[in-house]
Amino acid sequence: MIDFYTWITPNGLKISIALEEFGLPYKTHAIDITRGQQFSAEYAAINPGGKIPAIVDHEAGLTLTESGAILLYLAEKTGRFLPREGAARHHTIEWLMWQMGGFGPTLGHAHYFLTYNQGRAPFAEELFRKDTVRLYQTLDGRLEGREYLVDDYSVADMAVWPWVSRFQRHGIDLGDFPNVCRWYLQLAARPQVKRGYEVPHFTGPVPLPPGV
Ligand SMILES: N[C@@H](CCC(=O)N[C@@H](CS)C(=O)NCC(=O)O)C(=O)O
Repeated sequence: MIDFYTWITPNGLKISIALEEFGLPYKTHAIDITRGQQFSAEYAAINPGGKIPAIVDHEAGLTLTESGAILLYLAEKTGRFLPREGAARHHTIEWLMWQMGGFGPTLGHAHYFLTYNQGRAPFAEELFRKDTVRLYQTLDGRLEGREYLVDDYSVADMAVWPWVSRFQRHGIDLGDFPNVCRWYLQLAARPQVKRGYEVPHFTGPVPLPPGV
């Protein structure tokens, strides 16, 4: 059994979607970061950094934080959604790192300036709007003629998808990125993705672009 500590944010959704995809049994613990629960003494024992997500895999005696590390761990534990060797393995890790180091942090900042603090820092708004568009261009280019980010559906797709699901918050019209849109809708139709999207609780259906 895996204890899973999470909230309704993209970094948490990556892991709930992955746990559903891997079909691993888990127990969810909601850590409401809007009420400061990430700073409780109980949670600090699991992640002293006070961030979600985190897992405790009792079978392995392992406590793990950082969504990218958790995705790699689950893939290696199960032998699924991460090629074992060769170029496809390296490219899967490459796109996972692209999400961890660039796509996620940039979109997170875009949400902060464009949605939650609009008008307060025009320079930052401009910077993150531009960077967001550039990252979507990169993603759209990668998905040109490809079903998934690498050959088969992988932890890289699971890492990127929840951030795209916040497209409204970072001011992106998915219609401008047809390959991203096609890939996004294809994954959104997966029952595992739909179930993972409702963890730790239902916040509404998966957002769809206008006219879909
Ligand atoms: N690099 C970390 C980032 C985790 C992260 O930023 N989590 C956010 C929610 S998406 C959080 O816990 N924020 C609470 C806080 O910063 O106090 C990961 O990928 O797991």
